Amino acid sequence: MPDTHIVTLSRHVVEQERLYPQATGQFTNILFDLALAAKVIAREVNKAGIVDILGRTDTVNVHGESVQKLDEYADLVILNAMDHTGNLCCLGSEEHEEVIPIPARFPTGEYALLYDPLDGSSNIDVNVSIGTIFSIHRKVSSGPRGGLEDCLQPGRKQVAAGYVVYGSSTMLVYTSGAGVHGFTLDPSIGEFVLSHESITLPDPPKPIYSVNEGYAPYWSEGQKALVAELKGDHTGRYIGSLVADFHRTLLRGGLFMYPADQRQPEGKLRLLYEAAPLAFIAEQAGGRASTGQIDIMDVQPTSLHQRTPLYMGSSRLVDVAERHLAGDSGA
Ligand code: P6P
Repeated sequence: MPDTHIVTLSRHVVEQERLYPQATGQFTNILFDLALAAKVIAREVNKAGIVDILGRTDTVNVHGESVQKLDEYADLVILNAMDHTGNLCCLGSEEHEEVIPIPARFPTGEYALLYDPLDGSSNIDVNVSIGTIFSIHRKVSSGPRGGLEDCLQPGRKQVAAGYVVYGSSTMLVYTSGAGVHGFTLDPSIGEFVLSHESITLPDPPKPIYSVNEGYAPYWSEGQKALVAELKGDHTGRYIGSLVADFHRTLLRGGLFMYPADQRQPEGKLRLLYEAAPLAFIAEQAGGRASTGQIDIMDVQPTSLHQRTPLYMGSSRLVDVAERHLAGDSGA
């Protein structure tokens, strides 16, 4: 007999909202809207191999990376789901160089949304899991409509953060500061259903380390010493899709690394809509996330698309990483 005790994302978020008597419901509606956008994106991702939505467009994003059609599509789906609801004061997206204002014809709200619409998109046409990452901050600017000031807040100030992983199943994982909870999309009812309540990193962690070792020649001495210490009693796993690598680390434990190196002295991953939201989740799950020197959550952003080195996962392993990197004078 099918389970009748189904906890949908909607029910879970409303129950979480009741923990905050002063809640206005705007935040709850933002998560509902994100879940809708995720379902629409999942529908296209899951049939990307069939329809002409693969392959590269003739445009490049702010980082000079060719934009896959699905990137653009996912970005527009999120924008169109969120810009008219009156819950947001502005948005920041990997696909837009500047902060995205709420159109003047729409009301604004008390939250800023930062998002990577489709991370790992270079993996789309080889059917590797990809993902959407989001971060939600309260509006702090004084003007009637938000702006860059509302986006450039440290990770410690996040109200909520989460990701959607489009893989063998579509999962939405989020935290609003009361633990980490995972929901699996049940296509037969079109609902995200609670499947992983109160996720915590396993302790002891699985002995897994995750880094692109192709760049080892460009690593700092500290990074080389760190990986040398892990080899032998850790197994290597690297998918090359941040959300997939993070999701495995969250469920199995271990250490995910994207270091700075001589090619990329600031690292490759973005602070505001990749490292910071995942750091919030890692901390809420009992883990850590570091630049190699300080907690990701304590970094004060200075620009919308700034990059950061990233060490994330089981606390003990992030501590080991910081010990090896302490003596580094950069890459
Ligand atoms: P590399 C995907 O392009 C991405 O932005 C992340 O999803 C992933 O973690 C990283 O880049 C992989 O980068 O240099 O190892 O191919």
